[in-house]
Amino acid sequence: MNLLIGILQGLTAGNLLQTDRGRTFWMPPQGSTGASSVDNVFDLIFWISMFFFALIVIVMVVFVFRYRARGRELDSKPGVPKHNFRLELAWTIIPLLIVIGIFYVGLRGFLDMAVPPANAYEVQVTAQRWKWLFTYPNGYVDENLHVPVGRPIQLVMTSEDVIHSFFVPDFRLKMDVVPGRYSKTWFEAKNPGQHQIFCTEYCGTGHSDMLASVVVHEPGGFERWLEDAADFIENLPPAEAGQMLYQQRGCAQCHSVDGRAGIGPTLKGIFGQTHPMQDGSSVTVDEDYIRESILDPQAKVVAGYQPVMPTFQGKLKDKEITVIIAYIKSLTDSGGEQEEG
Ligand code: HEC
Ligand SMILES: [Cu+2]
Repeated sequence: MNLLIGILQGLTAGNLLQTDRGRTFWMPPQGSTGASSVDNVFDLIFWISMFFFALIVIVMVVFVFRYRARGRELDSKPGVPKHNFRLELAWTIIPLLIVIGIFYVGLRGFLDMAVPPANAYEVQVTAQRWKWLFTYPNGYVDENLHVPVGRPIQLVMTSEDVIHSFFVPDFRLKMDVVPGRYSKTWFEAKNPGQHQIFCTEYCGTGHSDMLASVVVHEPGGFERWLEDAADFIENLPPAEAGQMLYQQRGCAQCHSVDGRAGIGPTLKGIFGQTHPMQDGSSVTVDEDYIRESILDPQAKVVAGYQPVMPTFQGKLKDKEITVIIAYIKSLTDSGGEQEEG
């Protein structure tokens, strides 16, 4: 038993396979320090399966020719063994040891992935249909996950609505994001660069658009980026800051700015228009109505739409709502401005 574990450990943790691998037939390049442990378990199981596949097929083919029943000869032959106790023990115990070994290396990798190092940098992840939001310790929220290179990053994740799953193939990182609870995971990116984030739990119409990037910054670059990014409301004209929020906070997932209706009505040119509501009343779109739509979306539901807009109460500050209003206004002032979501 110890010997077997030793061999498996040697195979999976030893220097032989612990190389910095690029893209392989099965896997994208390894972008995080934890990726190799996942790949090693995959390789181990793959080669064990290949070995037994080959062995069983070869033995089967040999037996088909060698022991094929010629007529009824087999039935009548005396002394044909019904079973072989030793053989049965062998084919029970050997696979049992193999699966215990696989369990051991898998569990070890799982525990490493589940327990973040104490000095990890924490980022809050919020999943909502159909957008990822990343909240940094200074309160800044971005639609992409920016991280420093070579530092463990802990993600504390929750969902606003349904179950999503956070998946970064390059990091071999996949964790469900569940409403009403926090799931945690961590990684350490090896090199500066970009990596794709997917949602890998089917969550409705926009599931396949639920994309984002991990942006890994050079040493020092992350701190600079975060400082600049967090000041965008001060640094940009209001309408542009509002457009960033429209993108970053997921309004674009439901509202177009080019006139097309989506899950929600378009925001193009709505300022000053009069819209019919579901209850038969009608409302003129002004600052207060937009503010109410954002904080209490179900207070007045636009006719012809489902009341599915989430509230942004507590999630958008007053000055953020103000610049969003400025942005929505600008979609009217400029006449036919075509800004795609
Ligand atoms: C999950 C989809 C969804 C998201 C995300 C969303 N909305 Fe909505 N929104 C809707 C729907 C559906 C309606 C129409 C029904 C209603 O009034 O509640 C609506 C209505 C509105 C209206 C009223 C529009 C009109 O024509 O009268 C405004 C303004 C608005 N949303 C702004 C926003 C802003 C700003 C954001 C981002 C901070 C946002 N919405 C995020 C779905 C969404
Ligand atoms: Cu999702």
